[in-house]
Amino acid sequence: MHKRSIVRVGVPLLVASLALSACGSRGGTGTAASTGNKTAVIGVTAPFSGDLSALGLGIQHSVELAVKQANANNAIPGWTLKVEAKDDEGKPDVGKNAATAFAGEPNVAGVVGNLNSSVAQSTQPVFSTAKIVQVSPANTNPSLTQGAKFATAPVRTYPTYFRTCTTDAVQGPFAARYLSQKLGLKKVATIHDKKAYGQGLVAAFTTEFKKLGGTVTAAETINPDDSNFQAVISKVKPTAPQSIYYGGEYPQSGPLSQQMKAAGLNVPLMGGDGIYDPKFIVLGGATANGDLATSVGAPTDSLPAGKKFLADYAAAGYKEPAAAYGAYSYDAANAIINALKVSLKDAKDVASARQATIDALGQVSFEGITGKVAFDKFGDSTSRVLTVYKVTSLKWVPVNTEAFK
Ligand code: ABU
Repeated sequence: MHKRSIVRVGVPLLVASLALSACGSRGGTGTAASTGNKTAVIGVTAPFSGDLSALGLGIQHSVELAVKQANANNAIPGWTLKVEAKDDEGKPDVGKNAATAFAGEPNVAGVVGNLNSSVAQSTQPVFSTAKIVQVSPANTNPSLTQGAKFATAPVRTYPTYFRTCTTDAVQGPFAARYLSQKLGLKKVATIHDKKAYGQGLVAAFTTEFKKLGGTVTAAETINPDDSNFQAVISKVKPTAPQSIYYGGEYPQSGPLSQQMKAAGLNVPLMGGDGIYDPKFIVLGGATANGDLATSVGAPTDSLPAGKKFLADYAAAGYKEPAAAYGAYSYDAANAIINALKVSLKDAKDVASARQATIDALGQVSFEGITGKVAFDKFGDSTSRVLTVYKVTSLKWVPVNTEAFK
């Protein structure tokens, strides 16, 4: 809090200012010329600071681009859309505070986020109680949409929650099939970071890899704040795995890759979309070559609409790249905008249209950057396309894109 604010604002404004500051709010970003006299806010919440900020800022700017274009096209006559960004820092408690702050704002029509499945677990109930739609471009843990028994007895968890990416119930098996069927590997060790995403991803991988006749030689975990992985490497190395399958994100998997190779465990590390970022390679160093990741969708620059999105993104001049979830975030924002075209058409205000927005979002169907954008009865994307990337000459290079069946 800046001293100047305390001197200038009255008590109610100061309280509001403090609340926004506590949540890392960056209101008003991504707005364009006003197109109507009523304002609807599209929130975006993801890690904008800390280890995962490269992914989070790509999410934020992609939402800003979608909103800027919608305003320029007068997408919702009589209404101007505005983006408000709140940093969740990749932490469940901070994410919950950000969601609570959004829930207290009557003009918030929908929110894009979160990045981390573990953070979404804490924000889903807040948005649900407030009847605010939430569309994640990146959460892949299946329980978020289908509950803890997603594999055997799926039930929709929150009617306000949707996602444009596919889930780890698809991503884990997709990786298992690649290692088993395309590379012919028989023995893999797994390591995860004990968080919702990493644990779920490894569980889904393990089931499929064993089903395909593979052996999991070791199943180990690390702590989310570890930076020295010698202990886990010394447990895994004697089991002679042909690859390490890792559940977690790049800030830890990069050093894990580097340290396991330095210790003589010179096999590829493979992970999910959480490691698919240039920072993984920076942190993994020269020995990252040969490491593998799956990520959601086809490579953005391989799609005609993706090329246009990336050109528009570049022309808008955002400092940080769209990164792994840019296209999915743009599609998530446009899913909300398409729903608002229906729900705000004759609405007097945003808050009274919230149930109509939930209903309309469940019915959207349009061609987005990533393919057809539509949701099933759980709020999951109907698209199940994934890509395997390999680090080649210290760059992520796509090696296999498929629709999972
Ligand atoms: N989907 C990868 C990273 C985000 C998460 O689901 O936790």
